[in-house]
Amino acid sequence: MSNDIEVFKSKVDDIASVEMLEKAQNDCVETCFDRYETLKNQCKFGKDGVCCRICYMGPCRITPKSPRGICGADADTIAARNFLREVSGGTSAHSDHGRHVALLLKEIAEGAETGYEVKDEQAVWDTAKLYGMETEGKDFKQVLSELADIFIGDFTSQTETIKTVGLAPQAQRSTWEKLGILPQGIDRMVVEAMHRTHMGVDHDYRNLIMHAFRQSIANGWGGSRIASLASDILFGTPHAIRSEVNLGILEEKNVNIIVHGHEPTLSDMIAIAAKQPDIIEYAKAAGAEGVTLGGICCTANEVLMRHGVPIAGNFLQQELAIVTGAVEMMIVDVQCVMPSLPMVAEHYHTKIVSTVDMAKTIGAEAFDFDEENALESAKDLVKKAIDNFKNRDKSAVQIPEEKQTVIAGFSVREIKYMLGGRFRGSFRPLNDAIIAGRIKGAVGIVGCNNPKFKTDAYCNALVKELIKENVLVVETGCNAISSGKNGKMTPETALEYAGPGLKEVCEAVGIPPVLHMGSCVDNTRILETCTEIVNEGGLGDSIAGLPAVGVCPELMSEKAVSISSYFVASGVDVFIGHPFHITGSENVMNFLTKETKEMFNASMHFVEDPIEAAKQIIAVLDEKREKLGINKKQERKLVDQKDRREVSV
Ligand code: SF4
Ligand code: MSK
Repeated sequence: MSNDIEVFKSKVDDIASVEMLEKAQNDCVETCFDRYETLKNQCKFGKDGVCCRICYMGPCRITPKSPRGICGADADTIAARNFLREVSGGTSAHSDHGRHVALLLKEIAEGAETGYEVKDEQAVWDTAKLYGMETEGKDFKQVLSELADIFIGDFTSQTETIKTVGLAPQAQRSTWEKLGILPQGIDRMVVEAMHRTHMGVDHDYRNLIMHAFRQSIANGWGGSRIASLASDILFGTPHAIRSEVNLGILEEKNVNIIVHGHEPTLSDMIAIAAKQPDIIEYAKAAGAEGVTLGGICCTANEVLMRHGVPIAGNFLQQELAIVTGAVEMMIVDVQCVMPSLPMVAEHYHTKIVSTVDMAKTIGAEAFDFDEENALESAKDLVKKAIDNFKNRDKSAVQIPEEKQTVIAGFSVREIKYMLGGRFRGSFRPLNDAIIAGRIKGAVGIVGCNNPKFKTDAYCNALVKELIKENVLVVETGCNAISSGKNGKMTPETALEYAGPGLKEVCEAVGIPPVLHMGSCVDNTRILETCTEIVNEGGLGDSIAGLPAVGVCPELMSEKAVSISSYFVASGVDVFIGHPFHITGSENVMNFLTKETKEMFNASMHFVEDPIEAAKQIIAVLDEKREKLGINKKQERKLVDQKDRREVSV
């Protein structure tokens, strides 16, 4: 391991992580950054997507000298099959999350002792209306039960198109119908993908990729959308909330607990438990001043949006949080949890506790969460963390000072309220600002970190360029955390960095130029926002015509592959910081980056330089504005107080 601080600075964009990488080195702790160096010469066949190990005649690797596998499959078939399987992994992860919350809602509707109750009753009525459900004369529990049945039915439907797809604009549904990719049950879509990619079934790369799009629609307009809708009902629809982000949120004198993963079922209860007076007393009796709860990854985003729980860091900070030596317990659920955590924790006193039966890690303690007595069970776990405070080695503690203020909680309902007021919530002011050119368009930046790249750097550089060009940025997942750490999520940021039009809008509404919309499953909130903009009128009747773009700077997870696919299928161009594992097939590359344009009016773009990406993104936004006939240059004049009062947003 190098001891050169400049080397650490070349790996991560925030100073708190640099400090912890240095500490990890001094403490002889291996992190993913070290393992990446060890594994740097990664398999080219895997990277290009032309290694096939689908059957036991193989593995087969495609080269110019051996252009076909033993069965005769060529690079196109192999790359397309691998791509489809990646989309299946991502679709499954997000959708299974949605299923768990939907099943919990059904139990609540049936009066089971779950320890949970519906936090947002209005969301139940609003969602029922969204699905066109008949609610006249029905009581709340009945409506909830029928709604849960719709959600659950979308997983199991065999021949019917899933109902949640009905929430997409008509233009998108017509495109999918014409292309034959309206999805049936989410589970069926995944099973069919596994069948199609089994040895000797679907060999046509176009046919395989079209199923990838169909399945991704079942995710974005199905499983993920259900996850967000059901979570809002159960845990509350987020509203604007102030908090803090980065490792500096940990407190030396407190018991520090971190929740990490994606499913908020337990962490939401931990957030409540950690604030209980008897728990604070318990912590004081143990010699601490209190309890600090922080989050990592998307569980963090969930509890930030609903409870204001501060965020300790994003994906590549999970090991570094433990390296502070100040974390009594890290509570993990599902997805993006590194199996290395117990190995890092061995160097300190941190307990790693896994809480979901289907997600165990060697070296982690399993906690049997009792959902029927959810709060008591969560309190028991918090107490275990407090009991561990006495084992902290004070000499091993080093908490970086860095933390930034962040405003999060921008659900679609909240954006509507902020734009139009509590009683006349509307997207009209945003549409008008886009039409008038004060806002050039909207860009959704989503996804992960990856040690192949300087952590957060792409996102941070891109955001700066975009807001300067009057582009409203909306974010989810680990990139939302990147921008939070980079100080771009406060209304004051707009004054400093945003272009004049965007600044004017942000000032009038009181929002940051970069909106935190939630976890990676909440990318559907971005689609929901696009749908609201279309429904509001004045910007065409299709998401595919909107000046909107998606970006995934540091692709890491299979979920990002599925997300990119459903954005493109929905008519939104997607820029990705490095190519998928498809570069070994020119045809597959061509299909995803060019041919899809004819089908969806959107395609994938692989652009490794953020400044170049910004230029190309602006060009896409301008092109869409041109087609809408709104790309006229607005004459600018100095805005006085009177104008400001009259400004429509
Ligand atoms: Fe090789 Fe074909 Fe088997 Fe793949 S399916 S491992 S290409 S023989
Ligand atoms: S946690 S999927 S690294 S966003 Fe959602 Fe972050 Fe990506 Fe995991």
